Amino acid sequence: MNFVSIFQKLLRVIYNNMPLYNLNSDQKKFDLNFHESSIEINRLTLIFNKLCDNNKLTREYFRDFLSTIFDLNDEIIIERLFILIGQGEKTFSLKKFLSTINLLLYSSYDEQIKFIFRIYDVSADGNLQREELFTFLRKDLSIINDKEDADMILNEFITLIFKKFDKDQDGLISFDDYNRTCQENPTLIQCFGQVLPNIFRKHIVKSMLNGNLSKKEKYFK
Ligand SMILES: [Ca+2]
Ligand SMILES: [Ca+2]
Repeated sequence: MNFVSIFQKLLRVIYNNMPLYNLNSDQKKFDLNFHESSIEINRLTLIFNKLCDNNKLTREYFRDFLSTIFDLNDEIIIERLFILIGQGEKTFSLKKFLSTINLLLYSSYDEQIKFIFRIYDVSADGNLQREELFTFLRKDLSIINDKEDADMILNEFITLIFKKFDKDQDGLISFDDYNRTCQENPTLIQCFGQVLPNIFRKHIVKSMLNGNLSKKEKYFK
């Protein structure tokens, strides 16, 4: 199934001024508690219904959706995202889908940095260890054929990362270390792998959901 064509189809439905139905009780909870407006929730629900089978969205379709629409393609990160949001389940409900989109599009800086840190903290002990960074960064050195060379380069690189991030030099990157380093240099916020979409992509998707896409910005057409 081609997700670009599915999304184009959905957009046609959305832009043909299809009357939006009233929010049901589940959707209303999102309207009250989340950043999206009723219109956005309605449109996201339409998208969810198109993507899913028996009211459940499979990991495969969700992965393709995140790649096509949000340009999120790091397989290790997406697996972590599914573990944290999907809690290990193979399919996602509408509630989980809306929560994920909400997080990707509307989270505050504090919510973002906390979530990114949780994604990187595989052992969930509140610290980043060398092994965790190794897991996330190893794929970036896949062009080096010799495994020993690649591992040595990566180990040296991780030592440099620790010099930068480990403020109290206890051999661990705590959330406080990470937060302080990112406050000093905001470009480092997702330096171990892209968790959230870039600003441009966020703007396009938000505009699309709001129905405010200008001719210039019809990126997905
Ligand atoms: Ca950890
Ligand atoms: Ca530390």
